[in-house]
Amino acid sequence: MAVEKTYLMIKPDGVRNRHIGEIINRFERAGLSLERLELGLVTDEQAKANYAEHEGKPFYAGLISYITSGTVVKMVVSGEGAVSKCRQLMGATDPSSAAPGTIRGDFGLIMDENVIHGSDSTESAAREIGIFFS
Ligand code: D4T
Repeated sequence: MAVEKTYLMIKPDGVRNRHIGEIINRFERAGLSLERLELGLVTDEQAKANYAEHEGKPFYAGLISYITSGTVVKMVVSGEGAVSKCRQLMGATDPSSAAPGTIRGDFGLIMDENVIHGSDSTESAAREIGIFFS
C-alpha cells in the first residue's frame, strides 16, 4: 500500500472534553506518523473552504459556527494507507452508529459534534492540507 498523507482535525468538543492525548495516541499506535501539529482556531474562511460541499444543506450554518467556536487540533498524519486507516480509527460520522473502539464511538455523542474530522481521499487531503497549513 502506498504511503499517504491525510488531514485530521480534533474538533472543539474533542479539545474541550480533553481527548487530545488519547486520540493522538491511537493514530501513533496504529503505526502512523505525525508530520504537522498545531493548536488553534479555524477561521470562517477556512471553515467555508473545507465544507464547501455542504453549502446549502440544512446543517451547513450550524457546522460552520460549530467548527469556528473553539480551539481545534490541526494535524497532518502520514503512513501506509493513512486516509482509510484514519477513517477506520475515527468510525462512522454519526457517533450514535459509530462502533465501540472507534474515536467517535468512544468519545462522540451527537452528529453535530463528532469529535474529529479526517480527509476522505488523498485528493481531499491535499486540498485540506492547503487550507489549514498554507
Ligand atoms: P467530517 O468531514 O467532519 O470528517 O465528517 P465526515 O466526512 O465523516 O462526514 P460529512 O462530510 O458527511 O459531514 C461533515 C460534518 O457535518 C456534520 N453533519 C453531517 C451534520 O451535522 N448533520 C448531517 O446531517 C451530516 C451529514 C457532521 C460532520
